[in-house]
Amino acid sequence: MPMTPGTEELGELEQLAIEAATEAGRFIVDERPAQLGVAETKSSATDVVTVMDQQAEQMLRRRITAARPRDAIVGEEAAATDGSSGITWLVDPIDGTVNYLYGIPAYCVSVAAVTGDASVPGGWRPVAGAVFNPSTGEVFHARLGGGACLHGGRGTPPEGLPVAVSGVTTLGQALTGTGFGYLPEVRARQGAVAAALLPHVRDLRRAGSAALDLCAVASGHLDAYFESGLNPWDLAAGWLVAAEAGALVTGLRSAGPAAEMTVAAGPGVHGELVQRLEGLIPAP
Ligand code: LIP
Repeated sequence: MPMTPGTEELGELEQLAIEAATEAGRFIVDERPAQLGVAETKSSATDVVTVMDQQAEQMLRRRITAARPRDAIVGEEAAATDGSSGITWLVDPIDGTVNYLYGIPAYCVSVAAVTGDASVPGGWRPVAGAVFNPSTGEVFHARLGGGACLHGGRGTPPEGLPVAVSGVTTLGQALTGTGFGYLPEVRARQGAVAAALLPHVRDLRRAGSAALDLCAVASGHLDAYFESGLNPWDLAAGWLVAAEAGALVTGLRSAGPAAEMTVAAGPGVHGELVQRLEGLIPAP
């Protein structure tokens, strides 16, 4: 198991994640061009990238490299850079890119420091991270063993607030978030699972950003969340924030959270949700 940084270094990693995510988040709002277009598409015609995704990731990389030149960086929009420190940064410059493109205020910048091999599913874990929502000014952040905290946003005191998952204990009362991929055949399968689950939860919400959904579970604004197809940079920071807020964050069939499935919920409903999903999704 990779070495876990000491308490002081964990605090430094968390602070750098907060500063980098906040700087990039303010940039994508303040410098958004009047006529924002699609710079390119990736897995499908609806999987879009804007110049702001690209420029924000360059900003994140500059900030992190200046502070910690020996760390590796893996991001959504540019090639990975190697490191020698044992810390890899997983960065998503705009999580919720389609919302950003359409002007829907549900997107964020997600920055996480992880140990292990980020290219191997199940081979890494987040140790510090931050998710900044520029539409609300909220930054959710955490470090391993340090709890999860909210700074910024309406009504939040300057010293910040600890966040904790909801106490819901029955799935039928759980407001549950989910999301869908960009490939039609994948969306068809995901939609069938969501439809089958819908009668068994309070309701579903599809906000369009995995990192914000995971922070919503952390702060009780969602009781549960599940999604397949997440990339490590979508998942990393929100995973740690949710886990440090008391959520169980797993996959299915005793796996860890990964592209196959990520399930995050308080202990009162996590098991029931996993059981329902395992009944709807056959083992690979
Ligand atoms: C998004 C995820 C979201 C998913 C969207 C999209 P992106 O990431 O955060 O959970 O449902 O389809 O993949 O592409 O905006 O970085």
